[in-house]
Amino acid sequence: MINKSTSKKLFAEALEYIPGGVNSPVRAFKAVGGDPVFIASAKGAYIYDVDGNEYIELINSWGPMILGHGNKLVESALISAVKDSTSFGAPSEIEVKMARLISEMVPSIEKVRMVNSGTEATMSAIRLARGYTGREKIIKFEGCYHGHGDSFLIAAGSGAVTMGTPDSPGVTDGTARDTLTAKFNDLKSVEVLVNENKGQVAAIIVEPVAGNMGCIPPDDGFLEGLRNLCNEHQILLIFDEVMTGFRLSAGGAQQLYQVVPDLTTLGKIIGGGLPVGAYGGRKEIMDFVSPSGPVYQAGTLSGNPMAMHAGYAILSFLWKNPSIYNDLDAKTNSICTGIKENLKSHSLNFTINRVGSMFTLFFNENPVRNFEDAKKSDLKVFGEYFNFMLEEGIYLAPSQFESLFVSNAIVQKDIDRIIEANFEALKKVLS
Ligand code: KE4
Repeated sequence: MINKSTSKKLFAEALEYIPGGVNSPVRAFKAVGGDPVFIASAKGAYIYDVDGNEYIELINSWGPMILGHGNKLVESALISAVKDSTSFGAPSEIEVKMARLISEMVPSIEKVRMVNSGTEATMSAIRLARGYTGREKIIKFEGCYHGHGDSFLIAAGSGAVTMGTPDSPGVTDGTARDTLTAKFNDLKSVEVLVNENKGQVAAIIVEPVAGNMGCIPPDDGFLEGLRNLCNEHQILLIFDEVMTGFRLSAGGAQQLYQVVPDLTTLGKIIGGGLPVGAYGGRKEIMDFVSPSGPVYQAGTLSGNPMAMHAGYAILSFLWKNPSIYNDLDAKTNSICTGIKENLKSHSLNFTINRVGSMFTLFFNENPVRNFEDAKKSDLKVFGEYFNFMLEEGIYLAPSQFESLFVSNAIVQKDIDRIIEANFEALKKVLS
């Protein structure tokens, strides 16, 4: 058993002052059992807890650390920027450079507004869609997560066309009424909602590759189908690329699948590890945002120079070095190939879904194409597997319903270690 005594002490104290002892629920290890490890530092592909245990990182801060932890470009950008003060609350040159770079990298973005989280980005994008179209309803997909904005914390209504119901106390029925929920990879379920709510749907928001029910790729034609449906009914298509943006290619999932949304939301990698979100799209839509247009949205620390310098350092490196994505794809493929061989030698045929450097091993012997499928995974066995892997020094997402993220700092010996640990952990869960 690894020593977790300092983590335990810190967690007990954290519970005194922070709800659930964490600043974001998934970190509490509730889905996998045991207490969370507290992190002291991280470097490259490694993360170290407060008890000195070393782990190979496969969360990477839920996506941002695509080049690994302690990236020199980000560090030097921050060290030089911090001397000019940390925030102005006024326009600065780095914000212009960042906006121009994002519009060069992301095919559908002509103008972009910086915010401070993915949640702010998606909240703002649907307000803009409603303001621009004059319509009130949005369609999202069961199992897709777009942050904790009220309009997104909605459970699917019972029938295909019933309104959503609040998925958290504090979300009003009034809010839920305007969020309709369809099934990922099921175009028919979207058509039914659109036809039942003709002229009322402002936007369809989707994770082009789902990462919040585990990694689930779009079926061939699914994204194109959404694009065509939106064209036919004058609905705005929003790609929530908070996770996939700059992760799956320099232009995100929309470049990979060659489907152009009307609005894109971004987060995670865009901040190089600092709090940043963004939303962007065609000029004619984005000019509806205050102060150029009537849709209000604001933020004290939006475009914060520190966050912009960190994000700009990462994005410009990715933009200039697109071969990174081939490396990430090859490394992640190698991990998944090793895991598949382990599954075979344990006569298991669990499902692995992968797109680029995002992947999930589902404890589920059937294909996983939507949230219903994902929920059939064996969560108890996943919890045991998670803890065995932690003991083996591999740091996985503490939930079956999360994607893993590989960083380019990982090298062959780490890949070999992950595969070895996976073999041992599968053996233990089977015994
Ligand atoms: P934030 O508000 O957490 O920056 O972003 C919300 C968000 C929006 N859209 C997508 C597609 C996302 O994946 C997220 C946040 N992702 C989770 C990971 N599943 C963040 C981890 C957490 O909640 O602590």
